[in-house]
Parts: sequence; structure tokens; C-alpha cells
Amino acid sequence: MPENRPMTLIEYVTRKQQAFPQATGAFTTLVEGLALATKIISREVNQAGLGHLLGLTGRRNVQGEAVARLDEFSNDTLIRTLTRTGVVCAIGSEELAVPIRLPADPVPGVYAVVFDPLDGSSNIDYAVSVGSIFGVYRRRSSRDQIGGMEDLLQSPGDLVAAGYSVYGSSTILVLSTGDTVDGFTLDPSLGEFLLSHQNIRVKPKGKFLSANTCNRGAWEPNVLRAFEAFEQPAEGKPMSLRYVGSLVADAHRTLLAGGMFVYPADRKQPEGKLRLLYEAGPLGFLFEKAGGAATDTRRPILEIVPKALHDRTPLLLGGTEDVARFMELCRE
Ligand code: AFP
Repeated sequence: MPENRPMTLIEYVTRKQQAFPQATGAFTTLVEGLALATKIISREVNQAGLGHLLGLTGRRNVQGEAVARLDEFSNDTLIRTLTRTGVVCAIGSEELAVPIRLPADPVPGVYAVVFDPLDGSSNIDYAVSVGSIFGVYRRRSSRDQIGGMEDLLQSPGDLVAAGYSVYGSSTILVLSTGDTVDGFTLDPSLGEFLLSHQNIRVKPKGKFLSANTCNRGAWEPNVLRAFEAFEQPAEGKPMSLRYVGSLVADAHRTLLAGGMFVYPADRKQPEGKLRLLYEAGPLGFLFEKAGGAATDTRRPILEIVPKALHDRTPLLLGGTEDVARFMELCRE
């Protein structure tokens, strides 16, 4: 019987790279590393309750947040795996105060990678979906030097690729290299990611809203007004609320099912809560490439230039019509 299976992630990336005669194979090697780290993290997340990996380490990260055991495990796994690829010059992680700078010897890495190793850590202990988010930049510093800040502090508009994985009822990895956005589901029996969601497109207008509405009392009045106009429109049906509290899961649902994810600035967090480099940037890139939109409620996420590694931002992700209308309502 002829084999009839979907393409693997690596077959898919290799085929895309063949369109670039100058490609060296470095990007495919990087994706192999990211996929391997994702598989290792997925395995541990699925068995966390059995292997003493639930709960907190007792340490706090650079942002003062309690570090969960699985946060630490995921961070170490991504760092080790990406370092071994030999194609990375610098790594920035939500869990690290300072970046990891990799030497140019024996071969200089050509990519800088930023990631949130395990997003949604407050949900880990309750078997709720969590995930990893990553962004890939081309190296900016000279190749005879050690990689560093210059390679990492780039605008999300300069990403060459971004993606995330969700460890949920299945493990899915979503990736874009700037043209299409595609999803690959892990087949645990093969240990391979197989193409399951080709060319994901965000609906211009959706029916779901995703936000922590308990914060609404602290939102700016114009944002609250816009949100309420969406919740209960003067005409037509009201929206439905879906909020997991793991950005990666909320964004994934919004990407596939439509609607809007809204995490505005508030009185407690006037700069916003979500991290530009590790969360909003890569997800913003994916939404834009899938035909949707991503803003900080004032300007596109892809136009923001980070000043520091751990910069935060308000975030609005969704379909083009919904996001444009929300911003218009904010300005009224
Ligand atoms: P981390 O687990 O990476 O720290 O991220 C958690 C998070 O930033 C994001 O995943 C959620 O969308 C958001 O926090 C939830 O925040 P609230 O608890 O304020 O709703």
C-alpha cells in the first residue's frame, strides 16, 4: 500500500528552503533543534505529575515571578538544544536576566533566538494547556565576535521566523518563516511533527473575546469603552468569552477560531504585562503573517523597537476588522 502520511515539519521546512539557492541548511538545523526541545518539554509536561516536576523551585526570575520547576526545565532544555545546533549566536529568555552569548568559534552562529520557555506557568500544576513561544532574528553583529545584545534587541518586524508550541490535548507546533503560517501536530508514536494545519488564516471578524476581565476596573476608560462595545454590540449577537490565562493557548484559539485577545495596560501595569520580545513580538508576527493584526492598542507590534530585553507591552491580537474597529473605538 502506498504511504499516505502528511509531511513532517522538517520535510516541509527543507522543501521551503529549496526555493532559496543560497540557503546553507542552517535554518533547517535550527528548526530541528527547536522541534527536539519542544518534544522533550512536551514529554515532561505530560508526565509532570509523575516525575516530581510540578510546583515551584523556590527561586524568583528577573521579573520577580516565582519560577516553577517546569519553567526551569524548559529553559535549560531550550538553551542546551539550541546551543548544540551550532547555528545560534545569542539567546534571550524570559527566565534569564542577561542573554547567553555564544562564541564565534568553531563556527559563528547566524541566528539569535528569543523565547518564553514555558508560557502559562500558573496553569502547569492543573493540567491546563501551556506552551513555548520563540522568535528568530538574523545575526546583526560581526561574525568574528561573540553574539550579544545587538542581535537580540531587534524589532519584531525584523523577525525571520517565529512560532510556538502548545502542550494541550495534543502537542502542536505553529511556525512561520514569513510567508505562510502552518501548524504541525506531534504524532507521539512516530515522535514527529506532521503537517496538520496548512496556511492558517485569521478570520477578519470573529465571535470570541479573550481577556482577563477581572482587571477591567483598572483599564484606561477608552479601552474599557471599546471592550464593552465589543462585548455587547448595539446590534447583532454578543461575543463569547474564552480565557485560559496561558497566552499561548489563548492566542492559538484566537488564531484558529477567530476573535480577539486583549491584554491592555492597566493602573498596576501601565506598560502592559506581556513581554515584547518573548511573547507579543513572535505572536504578533504570526498574526500578521496569517492575515490578522497585532497592536499595543495604538501602533502595530511589529513597529515597536525594544529598549531592553524584558520590555513589556499591552497586546491586542485578532482579525483585521475587529482590531481596526477596537482601535477606532479606543480613539473616540
Ligand atoms: P508566564 O507563565 O510566561 O509568566 O506568562 C503568564 C502570562 O504572561 C501569560 O501567559 C498570560 O496570558 C498572562 O500571564 C495571564 O495573566 P493574568 O493572570 O493577569 O490574566
